Amino acid sequence: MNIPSKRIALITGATSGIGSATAKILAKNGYKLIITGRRQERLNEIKHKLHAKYGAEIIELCFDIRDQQAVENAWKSLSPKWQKVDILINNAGLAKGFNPIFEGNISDWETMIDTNVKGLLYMTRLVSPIMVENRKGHILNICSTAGHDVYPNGNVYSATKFAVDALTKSMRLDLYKYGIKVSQISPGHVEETEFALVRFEGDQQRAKIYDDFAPLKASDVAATIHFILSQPKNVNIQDVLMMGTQQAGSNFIDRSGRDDKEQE
Ligand code: NDP
Ligand code: 8X3
Repeated sequence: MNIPSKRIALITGATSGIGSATAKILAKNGYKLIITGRRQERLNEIKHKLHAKYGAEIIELCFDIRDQQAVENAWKSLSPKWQKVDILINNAGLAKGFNPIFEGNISDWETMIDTNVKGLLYMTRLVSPIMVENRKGHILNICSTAGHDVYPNGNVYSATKFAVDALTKSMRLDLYKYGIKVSQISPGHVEETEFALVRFEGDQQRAKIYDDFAPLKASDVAATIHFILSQPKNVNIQDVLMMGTQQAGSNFIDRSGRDDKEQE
């Protein structure tokens, strides 16, 4: 397997969870990184930690991905050298609320659509022309099992992830003739993230959704992302649907207790 090094990867939503775990594994494996998110302090912290530990070259860009002008300004602040992004990981995203459709909060719906769909598009529109010009590149979208199947109260979040799935497939059709890979990863529940806390507005009790089963960890997803990016030129892994062993689908979770002790 080719172990790439010194390629530039831009990771959106790198301040926590899957994005942060991905920044770590890519830094460890010699990638140059552009990390983004809204929390400047977190970005600084991650940048300095990964530089100290792995010697990684990292640029941080702090912006709200829902704000098209802010995304564009952040992109324009990069030097031409750093704009030659080899890998775009469209990861920034969130779920807000958990209500049936007739009780949904319109502002939550807009936040999810603006972040998960429009933000992904703003970023892709800026990065993909450089990839087309260079006749190479790799775009990896973070979808979800919710982008393949629905569950009660998941309505608008699922709709945004179905949109991500459609965009992954259509981006690939638009880009493959330019030597650009488009991949997607669709995880089920993932812990070591702020996903549940964000969905439930910081309510620590409601966010305890992983106490009775063992979901994926952010590092499991990051390792899979690294695997996808490590394939030789002729191989594109188009989609990886992955779940914890105790999860069989969006609506099928064995909540009889965590079963994640490694066997002796
Ligand atoms: P986290 O909440 O831990 O991470 C979300 C990241 O997105 C943060 O870095 C956050 O940064 C960033 N983000 C959110 N909103 C914005 C915004 N408006 N502008 C810029 N950045 C933003 O959750 P996960 O790691 O779990 O989520 C990452 C992706 O994985 C999402 O797309 C999510 O839908 C998907 N996913 C998650 C699963 C799970 O169970 N955890 C399962 C399947 C998919 P900041 O707050 O600093 O802006
Ligand atoms: C996150 C997984 O099942 O909470 O995308 O929607 S789920």
